[in-house]
Amino acid sequence: MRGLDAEQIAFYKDQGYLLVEDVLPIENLELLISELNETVDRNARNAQAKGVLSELFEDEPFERRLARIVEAVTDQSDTSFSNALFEGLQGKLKTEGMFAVMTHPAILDIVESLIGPEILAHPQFNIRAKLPNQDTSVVPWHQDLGYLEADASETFMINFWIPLVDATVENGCMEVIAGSHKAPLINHVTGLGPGRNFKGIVNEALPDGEQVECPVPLGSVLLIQHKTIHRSVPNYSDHIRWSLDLRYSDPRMPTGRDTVPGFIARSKTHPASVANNLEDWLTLFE
Ligand SMILES: O=C(O)CCC(=O)C(=O)O
Repeated sequence: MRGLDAEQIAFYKDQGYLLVEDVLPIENLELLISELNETVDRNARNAQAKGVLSELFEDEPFERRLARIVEAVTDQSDTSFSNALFEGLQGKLKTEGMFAVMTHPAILDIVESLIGPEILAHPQFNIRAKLPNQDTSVVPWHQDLGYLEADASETFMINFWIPLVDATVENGCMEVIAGSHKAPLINHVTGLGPGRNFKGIVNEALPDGEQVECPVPLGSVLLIQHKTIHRSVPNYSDHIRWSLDLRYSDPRMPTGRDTVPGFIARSKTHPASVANNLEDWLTLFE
């Protein structure tokens, strides 16, 4: 097991965030990226069949194609057309590629080095396609606990933010307030962010602390905790900032999402409870 070293663990516990470089070889993200490419293609063909898209942009790379397609949809007044382009490309995607990333040994080794070998892949996770100059994907200051039930307050959660392209200040990387995980849960109000579509913390309620922009190269990960105050900055680039945010905790602790199952990703005491493949995961929802 590689996991984190003592210095990294001390920094993460003290500052509430940590950049860990070279965790995921790009080959281990390829299955997920190819699934996303297939979905982008399928959604584009559906839009073309409905007569709202004249060009499929097949030569555009992963980091640009969806943005070109969204710009080219002719009936922008009917949001159902543009919403359909994002179907299967955001939120809680349950596919072989997602399962492979969520159970990647390098990720679970990091988690194990922080909470031991009983590991739940938390039910709250997302895939995000953050398009250039798109207000609704700019996430205001918040704590992840502000989106969970309060019973998870004392659960030590390890939150991974994983880019699928190099994440930079220009394309909308994350920003954290160092040490803010030591603050209590701060009141979250609705209607924040430039799209007014997120819950978050108003500026006046932010604690002191250095605001640190966190570019993350492809293959690296950013760790935060569920009380770490963070946001994502606007994407001013010409391409999509694709990313995942995943969470892990001890299965014996409340998740704050108790009506939705997570899956056991690693267990020394109950190895038979581990979800070994996508089917095992999906079975939990039947
Ligand atoms: O990816 C983003 O833009 C925001 C992610 C986030 O806020 C989170 O993971 O909690």
